Amino acid sequence: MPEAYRKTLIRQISQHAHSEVVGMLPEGNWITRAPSLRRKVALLAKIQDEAGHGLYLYSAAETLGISREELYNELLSGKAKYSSIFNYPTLTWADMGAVGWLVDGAAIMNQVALCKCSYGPYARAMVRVCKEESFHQRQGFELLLTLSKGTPEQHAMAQDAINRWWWPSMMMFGPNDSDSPHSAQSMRWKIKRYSNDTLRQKFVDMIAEQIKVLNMTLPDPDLRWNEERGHYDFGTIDWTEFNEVLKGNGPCNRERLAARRKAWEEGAWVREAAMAHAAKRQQSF
Ligand code: FAQ
Repeated sequence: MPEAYRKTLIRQISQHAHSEVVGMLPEGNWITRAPSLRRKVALLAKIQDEAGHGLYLYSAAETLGISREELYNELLSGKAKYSSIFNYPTLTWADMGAVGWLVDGAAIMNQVALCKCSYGPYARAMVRVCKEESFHQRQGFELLLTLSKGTPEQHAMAQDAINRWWWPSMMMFGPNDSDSPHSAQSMRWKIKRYSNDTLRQKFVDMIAEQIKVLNMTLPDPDLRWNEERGHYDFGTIDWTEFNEVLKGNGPCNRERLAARRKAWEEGAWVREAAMAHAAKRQQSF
């Protein structure tokens, strides 16, 4: 395996794994405040799925000759990246719908292509991840649909969540192709099968239709169908905001890393107990 190919895969798969793990935090914020038992069960199951996705992805990265500990240290030290989207706060219950519909929606758009990428362990992990993510997206949409048919206050709360999550979701696909340093090589290696802009456009075309069913709007005055292109046109993304979030200056960057570090420290006894149990079992064989 060419060294540069290996390194690129470790970079992308580990960032992806970290995103799944940090991605549990914004939704974890609402478990104790879910408005019904049905909603609480669904939210718990979704968050548990994200933990599982992190585990498949760390395992896929380990096949490339890096240890889980090294990967995790890079996250906790702040060296490794994770998706920009998880540095935004979840302010109301409607955010659970917007995260499911928009964030999982953007994640699937990117990940379906990865199911056929050139590295088997990554591609195979993605097959199951995509099945679960598509379920997540539907639960988010169903949650928003319920709010959209509720009281005027509930409708307004859902619209506000969509307004806040729309542009950060668009940024999940990464910089424009002209500013994406890794895209050309990753596409030659068939790690990436579609460019950042191609996937972003597919996402806009999908969401611009689905929002009509919700009887809501996207916060983009430039959004309109372009007959000639056969796609929706959309406004300019605020790349200054994106770059600030990547530099660690998003609304929740510090809070997210502090939460992961705390979990790591407080979980030390579990790791020690698991190691002691494994050693004891080995002795008895
Ligand atoms: N956030 O040259 P490119 C989820 C970085 S999973 C942060 O275009 P590349 C599930 C990029 O790493 C969401 N950094 O890079 C869920 C690079 O930095 P580096 C995660 C970003 O790799 C839902 C630099 O910018 N999904 O949501 C971002 O070819 C709900 C230059 O960019 C994946 O990771 C960003 N948004 O393309 C969980 C999918 N965009 O490494 C819980 C796999 C770019 O040089 C709740 N990853 N950067 O320091 C990919 O497909 C690719 O890595 C891209 C970026 C498309 C993200």
